[in-house]
Amino acid sequence: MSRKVTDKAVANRPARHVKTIIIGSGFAGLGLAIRLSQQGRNDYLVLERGSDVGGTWRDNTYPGAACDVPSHLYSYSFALNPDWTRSFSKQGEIQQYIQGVAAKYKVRDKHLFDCDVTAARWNNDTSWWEIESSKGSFTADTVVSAVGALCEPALPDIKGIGNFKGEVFHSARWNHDADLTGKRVAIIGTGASSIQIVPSIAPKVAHLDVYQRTAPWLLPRMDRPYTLPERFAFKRIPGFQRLARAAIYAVRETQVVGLAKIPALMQAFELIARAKLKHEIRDPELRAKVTPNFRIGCKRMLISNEYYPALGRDNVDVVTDGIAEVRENSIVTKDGTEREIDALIVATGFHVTDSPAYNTIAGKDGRTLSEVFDEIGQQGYKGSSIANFPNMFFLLGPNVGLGHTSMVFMIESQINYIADALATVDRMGLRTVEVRRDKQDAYNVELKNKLEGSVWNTGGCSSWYLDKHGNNTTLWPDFTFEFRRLTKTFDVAAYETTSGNSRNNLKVVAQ
Ligand code: N01
Repeated sequence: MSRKVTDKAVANRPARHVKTIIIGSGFAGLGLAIRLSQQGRNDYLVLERGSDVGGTWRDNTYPGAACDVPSHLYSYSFALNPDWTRSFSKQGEIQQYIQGVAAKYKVRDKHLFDCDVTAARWNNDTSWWEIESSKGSFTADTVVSAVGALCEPALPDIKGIGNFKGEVFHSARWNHDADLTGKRVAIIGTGASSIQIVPSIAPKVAHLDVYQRTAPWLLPRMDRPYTLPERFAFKRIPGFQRLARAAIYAVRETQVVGLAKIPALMQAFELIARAKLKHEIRDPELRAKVTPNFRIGCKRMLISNEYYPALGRDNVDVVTDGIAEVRENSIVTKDGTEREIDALIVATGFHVTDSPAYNTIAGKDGRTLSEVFDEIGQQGYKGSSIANFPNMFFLLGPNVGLGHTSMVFMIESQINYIADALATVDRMGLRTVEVRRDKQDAYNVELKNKLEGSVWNTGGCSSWYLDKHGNNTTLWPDFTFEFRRLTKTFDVAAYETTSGNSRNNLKVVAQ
């Protein structure tokens, strides 16, 4: 969402009432839309600012973009895809999968695309949400935010960056018209996006400077194309694909023990990563530069077999001196060295704990999500609701993120919870539901206790997992099956409710 001013003619249209509005149609929003359709709750609408489904997989089209969770797990449980061509899918194949699911479940016509939500306000008098968007105004009984955490590119605040004369773009907004062939290119950042971009563009650029602030840990990428017999088996042998998926899930889940419970166990991963580093980078000076200085797992563990070899190329330099300023045609580091470039790629991540979308959502007392989070940090209840925001649910809200396994699993857990919440509201004839602050606080105390011992909090790094208060408000600190258990049904007792749904007779005009 953004604060873009809406067109006047659009703004003057009368508000349309919809029972449930979902904002965003990535894996999360699309999955909920499908569930609501399956339940016959067809009075919903998905507002999507892009012109297609897919969210982050639609937007991240940079060279080399691929998933670091195996495909058979990184897909909806209700829409397994026997046709994955390789163990770790590339962006294009995942986006095609998401488009295919939207078509198969016939929910595209429940979407309003190119619809940028600019404001959502709770009205205490009507007990409605009032929503402004580039496609007009809406009111809704319930709003579900499914905007995701990795959707608002974070641009670095570097002196002079606005004066750069060449091509400059963020990894998540790749400019495919910019031909980097034979150009002198710089990339800022060495996170999950950058380590995929660097090997993809290094062979074709004249020179590549990789500006590294913190060296990441890398593990082997066990990626390979599936053989024809395997693909036949996924398709034809009953249960084979489910079994493969369960095995991937189980193996990945064991990482939780090291990440969240006993960080010392992460040393085993560190041994593998060090051996890889030693094997793939022979130059001791370069090896020293890219050796991380924190416990593995503290930041997201990256997987690549191509990144280190790319750094070793003659036309690639790793620059660690820190950027002092960007000039019209160059970058100057703190040691005074100036390096000329033609193009600048900014792979500096996303606004995760300080999303601009938080400024646009105002709750019961008129305060925005940003204002609430400023005071208490990015806290919620089961990642799905936040006190002061009645009749609002969140997919991918606080503390549901993962570094080791499929986010789609967490999303489906939340879909269970939210779909049951909507059914409960109808069944009990409730007008409003708002999570009780004491329940939210107790939930967060428990989360904090669990996170205190985790590698993310103790591993000696700073990462986007932590908010400005130093609290880890992004990650789920336990087994994912534990989250599945917690979100199995909607626990209405944890919510303040009011009853008497006076709008039952309202004409619902969802598309
Ligand atoms: O972003 P990041 P990303 N000056 O925030 C550096 C998912 N994802 O787009 O580490 C200089 O991880 C920053 O340095 P430091 C995945 O969840 C998944 O790469 O903060 N440098 C870091 O190196 C991932 O975690 C996949 O010191 C600056 C980099 O920029 C998340 O998206 C693929 C800087 C940012 O790394 C985000 O990944 C891609 C500055 N001012 C993404 N500001 C797969 O599934 C930041 N940096 C494979």
